[in-house]
Amino acid sequence: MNLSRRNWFTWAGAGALAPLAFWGRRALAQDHSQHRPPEPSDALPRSTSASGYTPVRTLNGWTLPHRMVDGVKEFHLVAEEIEHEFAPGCRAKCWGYNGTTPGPTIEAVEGDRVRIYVTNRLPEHTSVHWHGILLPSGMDGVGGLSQPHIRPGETYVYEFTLRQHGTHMYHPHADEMVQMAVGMMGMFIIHPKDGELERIDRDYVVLLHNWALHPGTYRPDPSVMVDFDLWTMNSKVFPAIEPLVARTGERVRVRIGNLSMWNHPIHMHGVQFHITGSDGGRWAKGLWRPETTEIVGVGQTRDLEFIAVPGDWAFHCHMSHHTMNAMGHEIPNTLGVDQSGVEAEIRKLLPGYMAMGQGGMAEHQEHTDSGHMTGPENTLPMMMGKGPFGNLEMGGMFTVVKVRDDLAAGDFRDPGWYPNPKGTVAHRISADPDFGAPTRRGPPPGPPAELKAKPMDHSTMKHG
Ligand SMILES: [Cu+2]
Repeated sequence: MNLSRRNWFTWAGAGALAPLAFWGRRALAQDHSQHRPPEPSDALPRSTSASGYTPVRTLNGWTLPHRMVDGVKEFHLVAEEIEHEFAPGCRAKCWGYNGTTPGPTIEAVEGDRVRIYVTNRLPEHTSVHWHGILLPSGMDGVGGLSQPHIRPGETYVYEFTLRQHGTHMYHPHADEMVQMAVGMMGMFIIHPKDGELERIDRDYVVLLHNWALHPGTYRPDPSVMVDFDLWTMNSKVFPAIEPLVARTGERVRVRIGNLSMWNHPIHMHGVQFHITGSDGGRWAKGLWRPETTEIVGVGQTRDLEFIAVPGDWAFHCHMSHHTMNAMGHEIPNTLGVDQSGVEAEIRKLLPGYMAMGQGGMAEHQEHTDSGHMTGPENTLPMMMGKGPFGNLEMGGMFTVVKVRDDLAAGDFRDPGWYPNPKGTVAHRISADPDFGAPTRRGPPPGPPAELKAKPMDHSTMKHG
């Protein structure tokens, strides 16, 4: 956003200019109602499917059903325009498959013969590329190279035998820039035919993406290359992303694909996970390596595995802007700037103007939650999560791994917040800034910054 005079007023009038401006609806409160106290562990049967593998769980998503026809697994994808909700308060016209973005996860077993019908209900031609899958050249789905484009109204059929296992993706290879920018993508999981050497108890699927859904608009802008508004896991932002739920001691795999325009360092708290696979399959154990952050590059997939440890653990992209929702990235930096006089002057012209950002951005959530700060419709506050101890100042690519001792196998319901054992929560022991005698460098400290700053006068703010 360039601050030309015209749009300076447009944004300021919308309550912005405030550094990073994010408006929106009230924060989504996480549901506490399902909270249950821990119960003694007991032995529960493990769930496996009839075909011998643990089916994957696509957070906020679904798996495409198939039917068997003469020994071939048949699937049917429909490319179409859809209405998608990123989180309550923010919807858009997107393109996807079978009613959703991402499209449904395709799940099969190494050795399967698959037949995939693709019907095009879009206003332009398309194709589907099976990203990372070994197949005959003519089934690779690159429009114009490996096949004619699928015109609107037409149905094409792809058929091939799965000769590998691993975490794969599918997406158009026709007008890719537009079609992927508006949501056309999905995951394609192939399980090993001989089963897993080390059994997986919960197998999650997450596809990373970014969207230029400018505040107040209803269609993602495909022309944007770097400055995105929304960063999503399975086309949802926190706190609308489901938690990854597990029982203590279970082996959890998270399969992550990236069809966005950025690389994402995915970080998990609480454990050292192992990187155990990719679209190259589940790697030999000697190649596994322990990490707490793994970059999932554009076009790559990575499998993370860990043994679940009780608690509520953050799971997120470590690019801090990627755990925020819609924001202006080119607004002047007001950190440490006394705006008290400026605010009153500007408000004579623009009654809704609010100067913010002098002491950091955390106050944004207070203003958006309280309704003081409103703005263009159809966008989300920069940060909007709620935790058991207060605002959880995140949006975007963030969710929580929730591990409990007392879950049944295959129970994916949100167990509520973690009941921390007594004496294991960080707590206040002093409210005196001069407490203790910490070793430090530089000149002797003055009063803390927040006590030095003049309080902002928001008293004439319109309450929305
Ligand atoms: Cu990221």
